[in-house]
Amino acid sequence: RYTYFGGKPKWNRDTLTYAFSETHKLDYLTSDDVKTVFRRAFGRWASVIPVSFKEVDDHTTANLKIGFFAGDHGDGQPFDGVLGTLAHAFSPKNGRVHFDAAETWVVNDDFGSKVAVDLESVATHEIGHLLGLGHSSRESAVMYPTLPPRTKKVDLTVDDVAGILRLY
Ligand code: TQI
Ligand code: ZN
Ligand code: ZN
Repeated sequence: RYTYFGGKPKWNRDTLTYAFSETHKLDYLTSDDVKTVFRRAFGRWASVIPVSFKEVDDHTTANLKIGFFAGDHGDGQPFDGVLGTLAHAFSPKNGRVHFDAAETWVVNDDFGSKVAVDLESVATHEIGHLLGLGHSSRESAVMYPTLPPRTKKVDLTVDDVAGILRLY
């Protein structure tokens, strides 16, 4: 079953803007690939709640700030290299979401490498956190806290939808 963060923080607006920080460019994905993945991931949540997501250029004023970082990147939650922690998101009203640049992120089910991680699956999960969902106890849910290796899990389940709909 779905959970929320303590105090049930949420966004009180019907359009949320998002932007990418230019901190760390992955040399094996184009920024178009990355943007397409996030557009799809945001679209899944937008299709169930009355909130829309709009990409903007200026990450200083965007509600949601997306970036790739390696190792210690100044927020007290250093990344740990290949696998382990993949990404972290801060709860609503903060809006930052960071992806570990040390992962081998894949965008087209291209699980050629043993350590490949599906970017869209992790993005969909992290957006759930950005919107206010904690972890779910239902194994099939996007908000379940583990993802088997080389798996794509992007479809919201009844549990994810029920959780987000009760919040928005
Ligand atoms: N990162 C954790 C996560 O996003 C960070 C975290 C741990 C967390 N406990 C939390 C965030 C409590 C909010 C609330 O869950 S992770 C997965 C999954 C991670 C894990 O890198 O371990 C996904 C990120 F589900 F696959 F295990 C994304 Cl999809
Ligand atoms: Zn971080
Ligand atoms: Zn999580």
